[in-house]
Amino acid sequence: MAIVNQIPYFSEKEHSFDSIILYMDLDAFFAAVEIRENPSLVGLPLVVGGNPNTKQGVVSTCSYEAREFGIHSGMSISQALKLCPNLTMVRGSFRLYSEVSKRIMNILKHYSPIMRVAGNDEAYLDLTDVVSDYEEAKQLANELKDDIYASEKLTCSIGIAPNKILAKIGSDTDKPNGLVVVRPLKIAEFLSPLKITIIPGIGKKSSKIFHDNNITTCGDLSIIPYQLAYQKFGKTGLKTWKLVNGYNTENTDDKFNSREIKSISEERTFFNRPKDWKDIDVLIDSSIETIVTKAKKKNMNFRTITLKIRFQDFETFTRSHSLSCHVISKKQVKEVVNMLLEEFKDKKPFQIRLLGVKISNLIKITDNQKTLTQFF
Ligand code: TTP
Ligand code: MG
Repeated sequence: MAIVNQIPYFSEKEHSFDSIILYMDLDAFFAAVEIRENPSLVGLPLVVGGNPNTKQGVVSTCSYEAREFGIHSGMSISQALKLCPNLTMVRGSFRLYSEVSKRIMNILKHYSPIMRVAGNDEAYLDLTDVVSDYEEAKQLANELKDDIYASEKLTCSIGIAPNKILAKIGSDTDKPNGLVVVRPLKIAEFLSPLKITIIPGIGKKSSKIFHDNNITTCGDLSIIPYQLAYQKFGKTGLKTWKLVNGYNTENTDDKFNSREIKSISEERTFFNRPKDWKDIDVLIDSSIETIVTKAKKKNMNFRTITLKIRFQDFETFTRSHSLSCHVISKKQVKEVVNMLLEEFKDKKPFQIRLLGVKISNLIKITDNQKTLTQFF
């Protein structure tokens, strides 16, 4: 069959499991912070998000008690109230969550120099060079859980596995306050009973295609020939097939910190000398548009804004300002840039040769968390 020849065959790397990765995700993050701040909320079905007065908006997250009614993130408040009329609602304070998140990430940093922050309450640690085996990794994970609880009174769920995707799946299968270790030789066995939708990236659309082909669990997919997985479900199907059969689908050489983007910037030199501050304004607006669009595409929020300014005599200055929390807003960049420009307002616009704007102190947000700005 011609299609078989097109299959990108298994590489050596797919058999090697040299890494030990830990994934940590806080339990019911925003809701847990609210409960910690106000213990009278303990044990209540609680949602964070929406407007408690108008009863409009969307659920940002909810307590595990609320989840028992079928309530989940992204659901409309009106729907949540139908499921649980006695629901307690709090509006939430993103600034507080942001501060807590920062402190938690600082705790995590002490456990491995190689870390990737994946969202406001989730991060990966590469433990490969920190521990000698999975048993030690488990001990370290328990210490980390204790550490987080002692400092912030919050619980988290942790997965430990040979790569990121398996560590995340591990954590997702035992929430709240879980700890799951997936050892290399146990991957297929571990995944087999789990629904195929546990795999990040298998959304409603792909799961329907799998279901239409009688594949509900990871085990169902693992027993079909890989040629068939490729034929029916394409490249994603083959990759998923490899995953559920215990192959390594990630590049383990990727020490994830090294690929992390540190900043996004845009520098522009004037072709013709600017006549007035309006010309400066136009150039800055266009740079801001470019960098914020890039940040949005990469799902990055940022906290620090830097202005670079070079004069015709090549004298160059950089000035930075950090906001109190991570944002993704052109307006805020513009306000900060204008503020930083004030210092140079005694110069004549035509003296300016180059202007640059940079955003840094980046944090990756997940697709779901992109909706945050709708809540606060
Ligand atoms: P999650 O980790 O997805 O959810 P969670 O921590 O509330 O619950 P779980 O125990 O299942 O991990 O997201 C972290 C926070 O991000 C969450 O507390 C609120 C926010 N968030 C949104 O604002 N909108 C969303 O759609 C989701 C999924 C999360
Ligand atoms: Mg969470």
